[in-house]
Amino acid sequence: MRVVVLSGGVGGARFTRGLLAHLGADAPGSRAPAHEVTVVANTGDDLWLHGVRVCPDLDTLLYTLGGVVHEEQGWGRREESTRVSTDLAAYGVGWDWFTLGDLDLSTHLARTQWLREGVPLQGVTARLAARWDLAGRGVRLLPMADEPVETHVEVDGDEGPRLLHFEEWWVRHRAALRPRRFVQVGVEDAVPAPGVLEALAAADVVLLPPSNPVVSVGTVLGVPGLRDALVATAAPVVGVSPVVGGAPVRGMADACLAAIGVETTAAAVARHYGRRSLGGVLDAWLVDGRDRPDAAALRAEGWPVAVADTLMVDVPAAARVAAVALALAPLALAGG
Ligand code: FO1
Repeated sequence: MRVVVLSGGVGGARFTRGLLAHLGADAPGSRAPAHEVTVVANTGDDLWLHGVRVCPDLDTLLYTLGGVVHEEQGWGRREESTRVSTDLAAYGVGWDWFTLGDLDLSTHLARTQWLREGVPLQGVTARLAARWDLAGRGVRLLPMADEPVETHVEVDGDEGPRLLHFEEWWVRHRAALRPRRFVQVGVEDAVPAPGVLEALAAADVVLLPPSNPVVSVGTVLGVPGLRDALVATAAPVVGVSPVVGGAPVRGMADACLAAIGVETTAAAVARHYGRRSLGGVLDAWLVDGRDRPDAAALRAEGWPVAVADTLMVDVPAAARVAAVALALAPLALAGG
């Protein structure tokens, strides 16, 4: 089965890890994975820092699927140290509130070297992924685009509105500064990275994991041509609610949703994505057991909806979420 996942950072990475575990369980021991999973990652969080290119969502997927992520954080490497970043702070350079670990720096240095040699981001990502044999785990990691796209957040400043890089808003200010709008700098010059459109056209299922619908999945869908390819695919498109019990499972998606006038509920996020048969991008929606009223409301509107425990507390739990999402796929088009 060919599955495409449009992913942000931590939620998308944990979901994809669960998906691979579920699919791998289907084909135990087989050398050639019976399934092809393509993850299309948001690159809007990317930034230049200390002269190196940092790609947070690509790296969270790389480390999580490669088995080396710092599990509690959900980002960065496990068994990490911070000698370099501590010493950099002593020089007073960079962002001392945004820690680049020593091993993480290795990734950024390799990526920066290859980018400077003219290797496009997709090729760089393939080289980084090869180190942890992501292909052998049945997954291909693609950036949404090779061209740089950076999410900036417009907030109220003393002398009027000002733009912050997303990471400064997200990490330094913990999304506490009211976002007036989000701007994807460079998106108008971006095109879907090689392989993205083909993967969407050839997919048997497309999954929208519980990533941030505004600044992660939303940014991916904003790459010119990508949303159209999603709407045009014959594959069912199934999403998993990133909101459970009226709050984001992780992160601060509620601050992002409020900025675009979307209520932080499982039903509101589904309606925000919209049903594909009515001009949106989704065919079916998976909500958590805490949100049965949302499921009932959506069903009353004609949505195919499934209800399950969607908290991905560990890999088996994430595998179960992925299994329920895949099981919803055949019903998705029927209900469309
Ligand atoms: N998140 C934090 O809350 N604090 C950090 O110091 C931090 C550093 C960091 C370095 C590299 C990287 O790839 C990610 C990092 N993140 C950090 C996480 C990052 O903010 C998130 O991964 C995404 O941007 C949101 O999904």
